[in-house]
Amino acid sequence: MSMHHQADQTPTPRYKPYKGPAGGWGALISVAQAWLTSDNAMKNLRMMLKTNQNGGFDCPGCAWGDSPESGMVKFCENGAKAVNWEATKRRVDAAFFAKHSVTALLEQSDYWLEYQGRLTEPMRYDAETDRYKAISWEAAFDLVGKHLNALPSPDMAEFYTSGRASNEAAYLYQLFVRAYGTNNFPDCSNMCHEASGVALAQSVGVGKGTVTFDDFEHADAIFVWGQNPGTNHPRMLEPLREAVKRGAQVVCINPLKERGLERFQHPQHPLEMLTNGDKPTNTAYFRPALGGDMAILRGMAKFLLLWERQAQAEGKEAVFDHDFLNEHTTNVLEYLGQIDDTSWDEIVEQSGLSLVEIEQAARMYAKGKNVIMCWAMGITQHRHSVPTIQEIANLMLLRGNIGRPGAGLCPVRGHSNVQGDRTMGINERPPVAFLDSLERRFQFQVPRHNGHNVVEAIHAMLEGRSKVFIGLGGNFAQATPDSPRTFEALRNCDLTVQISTKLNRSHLMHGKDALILPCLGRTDIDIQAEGPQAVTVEDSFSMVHDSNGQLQPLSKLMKSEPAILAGIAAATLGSKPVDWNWLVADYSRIRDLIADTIPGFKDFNERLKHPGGFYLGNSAGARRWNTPSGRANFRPNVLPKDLIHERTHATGRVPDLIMQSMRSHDQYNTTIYGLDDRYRGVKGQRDVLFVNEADIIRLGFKPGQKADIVSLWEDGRERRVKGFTLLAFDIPAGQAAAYYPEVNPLVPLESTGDGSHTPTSKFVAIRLEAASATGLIMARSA
Ligand SMILES: Nc1nc2c(c(=O)[nH]1)N[C@H]1C(S)=C(S)[C@@H](COP(=O)(O)OP(=O)(O)OC[C@H]3O[C@@H](n4cnc5c(=O)[nH]c(N)nc54)[C@H](O)[C@@H]3O)O[C@H]1N2
Ligand SMILES: Nc1nc2c(c(=O)[nH]1)N[C@H]1C(S)=C(S)[C@@H](COP(=O)(O)OP(=O)(O)OC[C@H]3O[C@@H](n4cnc5c(=O)[nH]c(N)nc54)[C@H](O)[C@@H]3O)O[C@H]1N2
Ligand SMILES: [Mo]
Repeated sequence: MSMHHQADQTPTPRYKPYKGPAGGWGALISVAQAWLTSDNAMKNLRMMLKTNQNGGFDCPGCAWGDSPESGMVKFCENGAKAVNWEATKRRVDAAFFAKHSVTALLEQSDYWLEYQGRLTEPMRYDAETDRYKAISWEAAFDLVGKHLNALPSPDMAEFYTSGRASNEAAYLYQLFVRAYGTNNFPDCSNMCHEASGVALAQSVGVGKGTVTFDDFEHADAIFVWGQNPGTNHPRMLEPLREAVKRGAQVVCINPLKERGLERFQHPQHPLEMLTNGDKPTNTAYFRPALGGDMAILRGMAKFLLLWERQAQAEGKEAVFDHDFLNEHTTNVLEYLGQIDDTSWDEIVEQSGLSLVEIEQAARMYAKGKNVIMCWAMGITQHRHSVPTIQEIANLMLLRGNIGRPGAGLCPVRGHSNVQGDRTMGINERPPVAFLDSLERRFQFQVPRHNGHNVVEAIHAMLEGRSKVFIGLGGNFAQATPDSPRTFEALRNCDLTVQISTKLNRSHLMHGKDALILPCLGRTDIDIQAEGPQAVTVEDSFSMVHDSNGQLQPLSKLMKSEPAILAGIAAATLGSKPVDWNWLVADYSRIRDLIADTIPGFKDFNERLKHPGGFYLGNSAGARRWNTPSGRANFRPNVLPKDLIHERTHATGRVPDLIMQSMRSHDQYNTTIYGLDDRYRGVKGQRDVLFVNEADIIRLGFKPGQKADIVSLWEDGRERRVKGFTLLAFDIPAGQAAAYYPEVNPLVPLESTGDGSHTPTSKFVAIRLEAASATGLIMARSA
């Protein structure tokens, strides 16, 4: 962020449009750079070839699934960056911490912090010297046990999970935390696909996607809503391109013309690269207003209804799938009534598209016999995300596009095992059946009341209702909204514990007592008492498979996540309800417990032997509806009256722009690999605001000028980031975009999705002000 930029990071912004396709030479150059800077070049070349192969490790990048065909090279540019970033030789050890006080480290950028290397030994904060000092694992575990056992209530501790944790780690974690007595499981998923889970569970009875990899080969139309796969799920570009090649429609709905969605060159097809040929990845591109997707979907449904009535009047072939509607759904009449009640004017106004464009999208949808709809953060991080996703489901149900080959719902997950973590019970609102089965198997009384999600955890820490924070991976301080308040929340704690691979700001925003516990990553060989161990993960298509680390760990003082969790559990609970250390000696013992308690995992260890793993199944994908009615539910939601929040209006000020926060091509969430964003043509800086040139001028600025950004929310707090460069960009009027996490101080903690509690990171009402002097605002004021 601006406040931490050091002289070593290029100060002059350079911006020129990127002319090449996505993937291709640019990607190869970028991978080569990642190799060269990893300090482990030769080893990593071998590693790349093991990515996502049977017997290899699961890519720690995204949660996109793999083609079942073996032997294909299954990594991408950004997967390569993720692997290299983890497999560095640089180390952050006791000597490093002796050199740098925490106060000094706070002045460094997020990029600098992670770049220093892997955490290699357990450390404890020492207030006297303001430094982290080495501590033994035993002492560290005891300290955690002591703090946890001293709390007046187990509900005063927060147990965060980031989505890289393996199934084994996640299962052990939830078992320990529930045996300790709370459901406080704030999870990265609360900021990510929470709305998808909530919405789909109500609509179709299961909170996961209904498609598998093969379905992409049989779809006639694929819609991609609010997603940037060229950067965030590069392996998805291949099936999209194949679809276009065989004449299927690929329809993109995104306010930004994302390069990966326009053109794509496969970096592993040498001929194509030599001729610089590239294939389009889409057949239509629509650029909506931020948050306008629900209106588009409703508009498409309204066209379908119109055509259905015409077809009926003229005795032509029906547009709706009546057999499916009769046999499998409920509430369709209420829904059709709701469509009639939504006016065309409302639809056009809110969508940001013209009626002609919405009609075109509707035609492409109606033309497809088998349609897949994919979506990601552009859909899930809004106030009305749950109704928007239910509108996707409604539209798909009308033509029976769920539960048949080549068709279905595809929320494209983020972190490589975020879906698996949920399956394993990382859930602050756990299903009753799951709790019952834990209780039956382990014979202890599980906590039945709901725990805290991310936003609730921050409030609890701010108000002193929670005093211990444990993070299983991730970077809570930077990933969450309203950064200065989150910093304060963490600093309010008696103890913060971060189980991590790399140094980040969450280690510096610590409680009175604080631990850094260094863990092995996906790429590291994991050896326990009974020998080398594999872990398992679940991808976006509900495929479960194993992952085997390939590299010798940098230090003997690193432990695996399961081993660390077992150590904490034993120090807190003794050997109740299980012998933790016996369990982690051989992870197949953990998998046996998973098989006993979680549906779909029967004979887990046996089925893992199947190359490529096994499919967990999806009830909706098989047209079984786990809803109270036993049918798929049409959800007749009303379009929001106004996308702008009442508490923004209450400031009495009109927003200059609505801003979304997004990822650059050179980052993995809060991990910044570099300061470029190749496909968007940005070089050497991240404190930029993408704005339409006409808007820049309308607001009294010049392109390239710096401005402060303030967000509008009525609660008496000032939310401001300073000195952002205004980039004239091809973006719809009235919109702005900036990088996460730099603009997280602007996202109000209270601005969350209805029913999902997800911070509205894609819809922030902002004003621009003349730039004030930049300084170390965030670090100092927090
Ligand atoms: N290399 C890399 N890979 C990653 C990640 C990473 O940071 N780096 N992160 C991982 C994680 S955890 C996740 S969740 C995924 C994230 O994957 P994405 O969801 O692709 O991530 P974002 O960058 O947030 O992109 C949001 C996209 O939605 C568009 N958008 C924003 N608002 C709206 C809207 O209102 N409507 C529509 N239709 N579009 C909108 C933006 O223009 C942008 O193209 O990627 C995963 N994979
Ligand atoms: N404004 C805004 N905010 C957002 C978003 C947005 O689009 N806009 N996106 C949201 C989304 S989708 C998500 S998922 C969250 C992400 O939130 P998090 O998951 O909390 O954040 P990450 O940046 O992925 O975490 C990076 C850290 O994880 C640790 N780590 C890496 N690998 C491992 C491992 O194998 N084991 C362990 N124990 N630790 C590891 C490293 O120390 C690294 O510094 O952010 C959310 N925040
Ligand atoms: Mo995510």
